[in-house]
Amino acid sequence: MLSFDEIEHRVSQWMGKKRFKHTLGVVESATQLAKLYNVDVEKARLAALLHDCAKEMPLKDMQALVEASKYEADDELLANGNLLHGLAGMIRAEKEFSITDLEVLEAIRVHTTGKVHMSKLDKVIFLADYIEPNRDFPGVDELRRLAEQDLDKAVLLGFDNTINHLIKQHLSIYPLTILGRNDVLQSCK
Ligand code: DGI
Ligand code: FE
Ligand code: FE
Ligand code: FE
Repeated sequence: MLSFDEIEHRVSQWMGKKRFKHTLGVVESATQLAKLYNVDVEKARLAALLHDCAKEMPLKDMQALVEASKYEADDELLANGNLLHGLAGMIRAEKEFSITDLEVLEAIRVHTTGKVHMSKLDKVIFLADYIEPNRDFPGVDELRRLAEQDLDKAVLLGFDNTINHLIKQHLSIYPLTILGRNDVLQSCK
């Protein structure tokens, strides 16, 4: 198995400078959140490092990777790289680095859409992607504050931000994102 540094080097070659900087920011934020919420730090670091490893592949290549794998994707996921890069990244991580840890692979897979019954590791990666130090959007500071106080409430606010953003742009909302949002809302009560 490759070391973290070796994987980091390979991943850096799969993306532009800006996305690699984002990736290292997600590693940093995921490390902090993992410590705060008693999540395995090594798993969080590895999932964070790999979460966007397929993001800059052409959509056709992502689709080919998924279609050659044992994993299934619905048409909405397959048609949109913004949605598909989680699953494609998971498959790439498994294939290229022989990652077998199912918790790590799952956190990579669901980092964009979320899902129902997210694990604490899933939530840490989902949130770290949102609040890493290079992120700058209206509301990010409130999200950072909340992330230090309550993991579920912060994930809920992340979902709400994404859904609001998609609605404002008249984009479709992936159904699992709505189900994931409603599920974490229940956990907040
Ligand atoms: O890969 P990143 O840019 O770091 O961030 P991400 O993986 O969280 O999100 C990638 C893009 O996917 C972002 O522009 C918003 C979009 N997105 C997130 N959830 C949904 C979505 N797009 C659609 N159509 N539906 C969703 O539910
Ligand atoms: Fe992503
Ligand atoms: Fe990301
Ligand atoms: Fe994200």
